[in-house]
Amino acid sequence: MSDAPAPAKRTNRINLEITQYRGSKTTLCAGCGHNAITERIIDAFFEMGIDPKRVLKLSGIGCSSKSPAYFLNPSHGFNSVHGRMPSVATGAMLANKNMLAIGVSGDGDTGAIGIGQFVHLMRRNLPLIYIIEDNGCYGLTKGQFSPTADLGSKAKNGVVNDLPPIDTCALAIELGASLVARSFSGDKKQLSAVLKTAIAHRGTSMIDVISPCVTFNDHEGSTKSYSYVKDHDEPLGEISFVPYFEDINVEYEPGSTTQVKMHDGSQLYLRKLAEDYNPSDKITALRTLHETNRRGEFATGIIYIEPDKDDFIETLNLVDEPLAFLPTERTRPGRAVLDELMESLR
Ligand SMILES: Cc1ncc(C[n+]2csc(CCOP(=O)(O)OP(=O)(O)O)c2C)c(N)n1
Ligand code: SF4
Ligand SMILES: [Mg+2]
Repeated sequence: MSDAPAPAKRTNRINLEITQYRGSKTTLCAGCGHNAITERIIDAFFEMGIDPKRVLKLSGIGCSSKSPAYFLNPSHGFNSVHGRMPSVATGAMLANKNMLAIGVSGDGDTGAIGIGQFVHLMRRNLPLIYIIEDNGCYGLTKGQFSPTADLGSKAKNGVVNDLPPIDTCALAIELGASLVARSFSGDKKQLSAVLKTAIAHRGTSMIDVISPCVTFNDHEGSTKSYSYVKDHDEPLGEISFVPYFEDINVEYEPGSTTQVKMHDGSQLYLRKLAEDYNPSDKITALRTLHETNRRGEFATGIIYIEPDKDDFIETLNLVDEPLAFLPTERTRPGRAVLDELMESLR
């Protein structure tokens, strides 16, 4: 037997091992983009040193919405009705604003049955990381076109989609989400940086992740297949995320890099690649989405960011203590208070 000591297990800044960030074994198809996103979520929460017990995982219905079962086992979780995750998230965050909420939805769950809830979530800027695992189809019900399927794209059986898509990023920017990003499940580096930025952000982080469905939408003629997305990915720039607990050691040329200070003190450096891109300008962001879309490309990266915008909790001016912990005397004022109020309205 060797006397060599066993290698020390890697722990993060709160002394937890990566195993504490994992979930149950996936039941999704091998090669599904959703599994790769799960891996990035596990790594991002581990590397950011977030206590899983502070995290609330939410979802709707779909293959994508099963994903929260596969990460952060010790966290709180709620699998809602199809398309209704936003209202559950809103209630939960209003009850306990100290939680860090992450919701996983699908392009069908968000863009079809859940579009009404999605719209109001975006305009409220609720503190929530909202991920759309976007495969352009209803994977769970055998691959029908979803509202993000591109006009003219082909289903596996050869049927051509004759409806224009909803661009969830453009919609989210237009409606008021304060961090909007698009990424690809196969781009490990970019997706990790986007997720860490979202963890550091206070407000709605709407992240559309193109996530190919290998079983129903990975063929020629699909614009959400691995090969199509790899060939048409147009990153807006290189993202360097430096968490507040690490020394800042990024070399950049002023003028070619936008520096953004996040809510928690972390720093984001966005180095522009092609044209001049300003991620804090809504008009530029929307124009870029339209232009890349017209060329059949996907603009990826941080598309829009407004780090200081009031979130829904601030807008409502809630008391400091989470509402869930207030004693009954403070949440149900007695008869005398009601009488006084009625008197004041006379
Ligand atoms: C009220 C209701 N209507 C319809 C369904 C059937 N259904 C289950 S999942 C789904 C769509 C899932 O698509 P998406 O959100 O894109 O997830 P994916 O499976 O592609 O990851 C539908 C229509 C349902 N479960 N509940
Ligand atoms: S059917 Fe498609 S979306 Fe669902 S698990 Fe399989 S590959 Fe993923
Ligand atoms: Mg889908």
